[in-house]
Amino acid sequence: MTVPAHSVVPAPVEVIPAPGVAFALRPDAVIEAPTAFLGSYLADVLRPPTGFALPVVTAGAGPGDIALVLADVAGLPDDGYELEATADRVTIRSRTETGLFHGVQTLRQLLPSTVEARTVHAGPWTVPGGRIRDYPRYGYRGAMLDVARHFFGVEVVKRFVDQISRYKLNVLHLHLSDDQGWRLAVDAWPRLAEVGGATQAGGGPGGHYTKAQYAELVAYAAARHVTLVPELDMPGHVNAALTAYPELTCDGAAPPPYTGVDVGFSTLCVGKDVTYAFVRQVLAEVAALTPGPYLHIGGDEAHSTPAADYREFLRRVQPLVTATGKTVLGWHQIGPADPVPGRTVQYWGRTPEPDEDARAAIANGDRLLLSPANRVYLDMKYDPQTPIGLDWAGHITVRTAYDWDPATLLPGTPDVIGVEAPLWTETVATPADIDLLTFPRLPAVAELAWSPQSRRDWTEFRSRLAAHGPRWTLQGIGFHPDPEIPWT
Ligand code: TNX
Repeated sequence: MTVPAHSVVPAPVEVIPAPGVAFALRPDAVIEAPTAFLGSYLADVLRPPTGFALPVVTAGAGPGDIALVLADVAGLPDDGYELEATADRVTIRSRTETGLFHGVQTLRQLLPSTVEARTVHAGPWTVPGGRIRDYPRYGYRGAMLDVARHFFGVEVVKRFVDQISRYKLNVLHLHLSDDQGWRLAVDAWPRLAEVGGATQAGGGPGGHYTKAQYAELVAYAAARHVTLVPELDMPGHVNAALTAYPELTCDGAAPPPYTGVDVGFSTLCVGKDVTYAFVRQVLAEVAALTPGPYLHIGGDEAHSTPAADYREFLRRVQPLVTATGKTVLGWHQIGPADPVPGRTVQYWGRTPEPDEDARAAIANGDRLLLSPANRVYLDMKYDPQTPIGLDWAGHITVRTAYDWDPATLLPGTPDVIGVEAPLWTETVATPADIDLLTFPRLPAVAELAWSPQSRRDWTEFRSRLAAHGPRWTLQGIGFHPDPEIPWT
């Protein structure tokens, strides 16, 4: 087995080790950083395990110190960084704060795993000497959390942001509405959250985010260089909205609340004008809360919407997204509907052969976000023994999640913007459930989205990933001990 020189995940583009050289953090070290946030982010990681004071300064790092420096590094794209560790100091350079943040994640992984402890541990706090040059393969590196089937509050979502950003993911897609619940307050339609938010799968109390809470999540994620993509799923997956506003159904009758896990039975009424007033106002309010470029309008499994109505609905709704200044993102079932400029479709097929809808999207020249269900659906069981999860797309081991190439998944030369791992939550009710299905597969997907294909190798990845187990344990993450990983 190949023993890697380091265990950084996702694998950096280029690592040039300096044999025999190591940096050791000194008790009197300072952290030099261009912004207070970056400096204190790193200090908050390092202070508890080292017990060092680690004051944050804006200039003047010297021997034994760590310096984060905004600088134009030749040949590096904006999100890239260079990390240099000498006996004397560690310097991370990037043109952007985003690049520095990514470099900080790498530094953290180069330190001993006890750096993740929240109590003082013995050093030495060493970093292997050398130089790393690194930048992402794809600009969109995402995870999705379904907060509609089971609701998760602000603190749980923040913790998920922390976890995904450690692996250099930069998008969190929130599935904010479904048959079981509507999770975001909308001023023009207050009963969506008040009534539609008060249920969830299995019959628990549900919940929703106020606009202030949602804005807090947007800001928390942005500070960690993660962009939120809000999804309001339509024209299907809308039972919760219909319970709140029966005028959105064709017969005007409110359906009962739904706490099961079936799909495909609800639809907005395509022929009514009120439907489009509803969609326009909801999208306008969500767009106003969204600094990121995308509004996700779902579009999947609209089995109760006749095909002609479905296309008509999208013909009218996609321009409502564009009118907010945002870009349409939708599940690949939107493929046959007339495209609007920049439209991006999220491919969730489970076979090597794209279905008719996906082929239509590829033929349109739509941009593609890849979430193949048989590879990166985090809600699939690892094996038959996994206590939670589904299996309609198969069992997904770490190897299955890792061992494919986004560039050759689909035929032709589709315009792939990145990869996203969705976590649907029909069977996921607690933070521990989230952890079990997310780790260790999410880091595998992060490497797919970040590292060049030439740097990816399953055998080598297995041993790098193994070194992360103790870190997750120290972070309080209960992970699945996939038997193919040589855990240390
Ligand atoms: C399919 S993927 C769905 C979801 C389910 C998921 C469960 C997609 C666009 N739709 O409604 O939650 O399967 O794996």
